[in-house]
Amino acid sequence: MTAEPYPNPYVDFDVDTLSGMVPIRPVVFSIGSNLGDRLGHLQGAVDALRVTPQLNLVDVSSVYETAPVGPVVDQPDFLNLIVRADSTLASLVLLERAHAIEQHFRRTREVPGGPRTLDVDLIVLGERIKNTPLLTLPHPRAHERAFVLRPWLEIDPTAVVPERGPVSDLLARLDTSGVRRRADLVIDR
Ligand code: PH2
Ligand code: MG
Ligand code: MG
Repeated sequence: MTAEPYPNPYVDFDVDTLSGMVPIRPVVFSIGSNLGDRLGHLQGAVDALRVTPQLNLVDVSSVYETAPVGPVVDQPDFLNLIVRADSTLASLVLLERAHAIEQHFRRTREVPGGPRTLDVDLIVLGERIKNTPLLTLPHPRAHERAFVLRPWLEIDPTAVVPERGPVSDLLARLDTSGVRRRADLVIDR
């Protein structure tokens, strides 16, 4: 008895129309600043993401004033926000872009976790799981940071961190007392 032939997708659609197609994936960035013109730095980062080719902004959260979290507690409060976008760009291209935007605002990296004019972090890219020296996806600490989850939940109540769970559940376990929405600080979208 002969087996059924394996179905060949190439006979069922036009290969020419497939070439160069890349999936569009949702991407989430966390942006922070605690030195100099904090709001101006956030605005600059949002503007730079908006003009990035192959990346379309979907939403920008409110601005939050947040107490510093992590190894360096003795530093000024941050302003943080979350940007949602759709993009066909690869994860490392998005990381490169985030670093280029930081460089434009003369970001220095003197103290790990210390004060900075601008931090642009890639939080999730679709369902992508990645563990390399250059980039970890989802961001390895996003699920335990209220300054990421609170603004993210505001603009996406159904958000999920792959392998960690719904943002609403993750946030419910955290102390959010250091995270205050600043309705008076407005970002141009
Ligand atoms: N970023 C850090 C370390 N700590 N704390 C707050 N509140 N906001 C930040 O953006 C932040 C932080 C390292 O990237
Ligand atoms: Mg960071
Ligand atoms: Mg960073």
